[in-house]
Amino acid sequence: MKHLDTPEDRKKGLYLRFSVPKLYVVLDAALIRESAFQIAGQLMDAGVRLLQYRAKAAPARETLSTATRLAKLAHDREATFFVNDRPDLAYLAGADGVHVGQDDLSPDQARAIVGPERRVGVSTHNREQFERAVATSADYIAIGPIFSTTSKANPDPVVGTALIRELRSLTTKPIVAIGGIRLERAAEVIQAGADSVAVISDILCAPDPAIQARKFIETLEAAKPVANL
Ligand code: TZP
Ligand code: MG
Repeated sequence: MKHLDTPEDRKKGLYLRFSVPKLYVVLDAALIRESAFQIAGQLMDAGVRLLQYRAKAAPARETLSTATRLAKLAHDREATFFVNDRPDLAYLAGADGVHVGQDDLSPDQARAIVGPERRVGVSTHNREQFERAVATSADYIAIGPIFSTTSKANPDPVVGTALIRELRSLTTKPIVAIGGIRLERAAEVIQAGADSVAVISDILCAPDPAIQARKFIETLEAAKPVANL
């Protein structure tokens, strides 16, 4: 991924806003039916520009090996690639960024590992966590679960699109909505003020993930935030 802001800019405190694609596909190892590389290639061919690798049960070396290959695949197509949970593996894999949750290293701790040039995203599940994330060096803030999900173990309570509307004005950082977002309800998430929609099951478990991703991209591109909701 080409960054418009250099590490020197970042050291001077000049952070350029991460321009997050409207569709963010999370490749969850538990739901990949065949090969992560094959599905990543098909999704990028369908127009997906932002991918994350999430492997909750895999040993670190295996995650690193898969993430390293996925990062190369993504960079060959000028797509952006994140690793879930582990800033050390994101750095070693040559990924563009890391996504951390509330039980992982904090965004600023992750930043200390991945450096000023790579991106850091953080998951939040309520207003207090969101306000804390705003004050960090995180490049984007995820909110969820927006709807009910079965892809996450012990998910936090569903927050609905209402939480996006409530928090939108607190930051200019991009907001990524996650959790139970199916194609039919993707537009309302953008209308509520999210910049991007992160999806696992409605794409990975679709009969044809590439066709489903294409439908998401078309739907999200057509959706516009609704003012003064
Ligand atoms: N964080 C909050 S909900 C969730 C994560 C990782 C799972 C999202 O998966 P799905 O299948 O799109 O609901
Ligand atoms: Mg995590």
